[in-house]
Amino acid sequence: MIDRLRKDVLNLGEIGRQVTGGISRPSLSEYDVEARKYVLKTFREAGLRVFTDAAGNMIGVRSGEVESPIVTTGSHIDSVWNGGMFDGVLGVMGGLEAIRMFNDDGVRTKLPIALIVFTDEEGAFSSLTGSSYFAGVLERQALYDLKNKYDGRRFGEGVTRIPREGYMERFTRPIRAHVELHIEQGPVLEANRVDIGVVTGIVGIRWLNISFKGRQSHAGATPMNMRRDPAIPLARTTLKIREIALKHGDMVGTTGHITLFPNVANVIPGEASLVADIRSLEAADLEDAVGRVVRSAKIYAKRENVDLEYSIPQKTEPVNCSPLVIHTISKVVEELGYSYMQLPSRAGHDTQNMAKLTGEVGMVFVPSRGGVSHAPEEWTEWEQAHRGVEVLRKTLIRLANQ
Ligand code: HGY
Ligand code: MN
Ligand code: MN
Repeated sequence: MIDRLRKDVLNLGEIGRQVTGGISRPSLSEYDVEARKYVLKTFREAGLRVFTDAAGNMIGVRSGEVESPIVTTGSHIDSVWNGGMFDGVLGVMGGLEAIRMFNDDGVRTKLPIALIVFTDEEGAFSSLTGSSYFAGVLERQALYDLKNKYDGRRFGEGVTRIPREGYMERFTRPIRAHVELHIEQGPVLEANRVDIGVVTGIVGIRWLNISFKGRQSHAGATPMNMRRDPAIPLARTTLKIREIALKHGDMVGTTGHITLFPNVANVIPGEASLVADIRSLEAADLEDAVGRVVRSAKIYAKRENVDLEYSIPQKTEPVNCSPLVIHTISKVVEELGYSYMQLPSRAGHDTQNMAKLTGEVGMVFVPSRGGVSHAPEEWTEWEQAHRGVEVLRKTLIRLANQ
């Protein structure tokens, strides 16, 4: 019901809320621990058998007539800094609401249904961290050695602070299909006045970390022709990222993270670093774009006589959603009488990793007001959110009874 969903989303929205109105709830933070406890309580109340793996992914299993394979759904409860209330949370609490509606209606499914809360979707440590471990593409030691970008602490230390009910190293049940409910986070559904987005594919993402190292010195006394200022090639590179993105069809390129050291007005910085986020549905275009940015950055660095280092801390491949799941979601939406359109996801999602465990993946989108997300203004009307839950509920029953 809409009231239960609203209560859960609003309650979680208070955990980690800042004076700005935004939510800052990175994975393994004290707020994440509080949010996990809230979610675990709702899982137990819904009669789910709860497991927690070495990455802190929480898996709530609703029994079916048989033990395996299972149908999964889920998303994340961690947020970006100063983010919104619906990103990820709608997929978790919406999935829970679908399960509570199964309970209310006495629904039995052939296959079990599991609701998963993935750790660190937003990248406090890596990105899609928990689902990378869940899908077996990130080993435990590498995971535990990851450093938190906010406080530098190791994942292996932080994960000891979260509740770990039903602990198991790895959850390894064969998966029949996976469906994630999520807000669109863009303007397309609202602009087309459509209730539901049936996702056709999810963009690939590259994070490109470039560090320029020059010579820190006095901003006044150092003549312009005697400087080695790393901020100059950094600035030129951010413009190059946008230029390259604009040249590649659907590609987007963002420089959302810049640091200067020592970041003081009367000091020429010694170091200037950026992290670029480049996305496309075409893997080849992503490789081409990253290569072009690095080559240009090297030219800019040489021109200013500064050194350059770079790394690619995130490399997520584009994923196509499966015809079976797309068809199932579309049929359910038609039967419910909602309007819908097919569209790609410009945001990354844990579903990209679940595609490594099953070929049958899909996503259900609901509109984002003004196309805004990753910001305090993120909003979806409760009726819209609940339509997404209805679509998810019926889709899960179809997939779990095939
Ligand atoms: O960055 C993304 O696309 C996702 O919100 N983590
Ligand atoms: Mn997000
Ligand atoms: Mn998300």
